[in-house]
Amino acid sequence: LPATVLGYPRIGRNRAMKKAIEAYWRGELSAANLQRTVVDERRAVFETLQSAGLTDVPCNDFSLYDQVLDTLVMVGAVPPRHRDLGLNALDTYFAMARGTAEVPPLEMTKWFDTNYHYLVPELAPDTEFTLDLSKPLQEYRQARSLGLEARPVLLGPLTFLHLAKVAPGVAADFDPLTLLERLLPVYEQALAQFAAEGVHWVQLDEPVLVSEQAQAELVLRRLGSLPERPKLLIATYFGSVREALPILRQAPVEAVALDLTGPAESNLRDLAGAGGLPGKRLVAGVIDGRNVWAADLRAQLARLASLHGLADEIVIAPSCSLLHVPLDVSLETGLDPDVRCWFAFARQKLDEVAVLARGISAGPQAIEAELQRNQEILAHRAASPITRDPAVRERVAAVTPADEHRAVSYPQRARQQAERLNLPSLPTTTIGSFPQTQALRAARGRFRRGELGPDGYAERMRTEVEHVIRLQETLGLDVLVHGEPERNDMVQYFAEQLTGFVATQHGWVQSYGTRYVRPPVVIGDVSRPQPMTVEWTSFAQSLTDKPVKGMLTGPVTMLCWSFVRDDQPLEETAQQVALALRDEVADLEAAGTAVIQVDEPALREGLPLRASDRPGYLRWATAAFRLATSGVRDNTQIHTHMCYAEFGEILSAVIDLDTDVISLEGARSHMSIAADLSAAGYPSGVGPGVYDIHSPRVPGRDEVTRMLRQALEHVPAERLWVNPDCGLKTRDEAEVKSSLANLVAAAESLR
Ligand code: THG
Ligand code: ZN
Repeated sequence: LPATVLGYPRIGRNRAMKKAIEAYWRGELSAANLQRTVVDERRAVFETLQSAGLTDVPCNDFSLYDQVLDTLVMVGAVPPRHRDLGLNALDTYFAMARGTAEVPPLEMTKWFDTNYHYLVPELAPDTEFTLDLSKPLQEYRQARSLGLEARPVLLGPLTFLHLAKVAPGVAADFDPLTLLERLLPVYEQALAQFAAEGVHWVQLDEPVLVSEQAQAELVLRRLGSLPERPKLLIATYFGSVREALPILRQAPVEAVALDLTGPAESNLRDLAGAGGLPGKRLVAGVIDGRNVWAADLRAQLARLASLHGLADEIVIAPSCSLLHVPLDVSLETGLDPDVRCWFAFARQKLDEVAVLARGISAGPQAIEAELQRNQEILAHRAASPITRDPAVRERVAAVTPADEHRAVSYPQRARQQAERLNLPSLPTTTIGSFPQTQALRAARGRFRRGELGPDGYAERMRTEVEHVIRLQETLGLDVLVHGEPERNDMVQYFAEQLTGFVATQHGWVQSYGTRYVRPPVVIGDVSRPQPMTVEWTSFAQSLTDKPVKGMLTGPVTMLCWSFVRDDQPLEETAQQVALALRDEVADLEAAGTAVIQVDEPALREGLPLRASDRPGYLRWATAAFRLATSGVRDNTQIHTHMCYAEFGEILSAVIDLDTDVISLEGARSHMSIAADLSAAGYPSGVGPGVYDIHSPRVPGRDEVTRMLRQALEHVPAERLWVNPDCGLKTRDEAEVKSSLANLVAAAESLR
């Protein structure tokens, strides 16, 4: 029976792709040697897929940066500002991804509800499309040279247009979808060229069908009706296709891929209800492509059996590209083997797909040994004391509504906080992190590897904290931070200290371009064995009379940036994390910390794709944040921080957090956030970022003053804070010094 994947991680062995691309950017690797790495790593993936026993393998799922950018190149939609640079194809590609000294890059945004970010195509009424099929053909030919008949993966025209935005300078009401008639011929030519090349199958990814169906019928009919074309697989993923199902059934294409995991399990019932996909292949996404748990093979076999008769042929697959999970759990030699076997990363998911295919074609007895072993692992996980901590469960059960609310409302708290903190008007602060030098990272690395002892390490960190405190005092900031030198990734930092989370050593997942994260995994009930941040915060506070902010990461962000449990609702895990953080907040307060910031940069990211699921999410997400932060005295000030510009859909949730101060992105969106918040009735303190830390540019004093004046049109002076729009860890100290000096000077002049 056929088995396939919709896509595979492209990080390369030992992060070879990331390293080669970054070396090319630094000018340390030639384009030819970069190309050699791509070919080598691409070959390694083809061989892995083949040796795992997949009958069908994808190609063109590799990328030097991003598959949406690759599609943009394929259809010739390079924006004029990048084309006009006159660079060669490769450097034009990276100019779009990263910008140059002269021109900004394409915008980047989240890929559906995953943690992957794609580059947003910019389209205008006069955008013309021309086909460049060189990359897909190159990968296809490489596969063929290895004896593989691979299936090129293209992002489909509907999803491409839906993900695009209006080019700068074009009227905002221009709808990229109106370019469909101009784009379709390019896809038609692509299919014709593939056919001429002898390609058997092409996969068109159309995840947007989960939420949008406009023009879908037309697109599938047009492409399906081409006289000379490869067979077409229309891949959907990330949710239910209830509305698109009639269109997919009728479409003149040979195969449809459906996500059959998690909430998208409803696709199975809907498919049966609709009478299946007669005359077509169903690529059944039964293995979860977005989480790391070993599948229940027996349950999946039963599910696959229930598909019998719903399609002409069943192909077994993960629910989506395996881009969203780490490469190989066997690299995790630091993990307890008893826990490691609970996981399936990309490589292990290939085995799951292959074993299910064997079980279906040859009968369950043919895979009895694998089923037996799988059942033992699942039973072991379910019964493991790691997964359930009765004390944690009792505590969650005992949570009352009073635990989720501050004792008094903002105006009363604000008075008491003003008395305690005695801050000037327009108080200045930063978001938390200060520049992390190479030497600092090296010290953390030496400590991790045991080359630097705990005393030497603590000494090194204390020196850094003291440096950062003195710097802030010299600059004249009002609320100080300790600078977070001891933290790498904030989620990883807290996960390493919380019971119930495990961190990985090699579990890299692409976030964007060459940037990767190692999401921790929630394997059991979460609790906090001991204080996590009190020592550093107290040490920093001991150095100064100004208030030092405590810095924590909120429960929603902890979950959004981790792999979560599949055996209980997210809401329950969020409550557990919230209670652990509540203990930390209480300990910080008891140690004398008057200002505590609990960041929730991912609150908006967690927003479900389907509008009908959003109110439920926002209800438990805001409740978890308040559970973490509401246990404090009235005169303890709670801050939060979020770093994105689009708040539209979560404005009321932001208000529901009931924080005393929120700092936000702002520099790039021209203070419109302050206006939106105030229009929505936001009652408390707000610090719209007046320094865009994503750029090396130092904002001048007058520029900052202008931004603050704009903000003051919407926020009364007694509630306006002055801060950068995000943490400073990626900037260098010289930039930060000048920028913060200008920021303080601007606040002082306005006072
Ligand atoms: N932490 C986690 N997830 C995140 C972010 C985060 N997801 C969304 C957003 N922030 C993604 N942004 C980044 C920014 C930088 C990097 C990764 C994601 C990055 N990664 C280093 C690299 O690939 O070289 C590795 C960092 C490390 O050593 O841990 O720079 O902030 N969890
Ligand atoms: Zn931020």
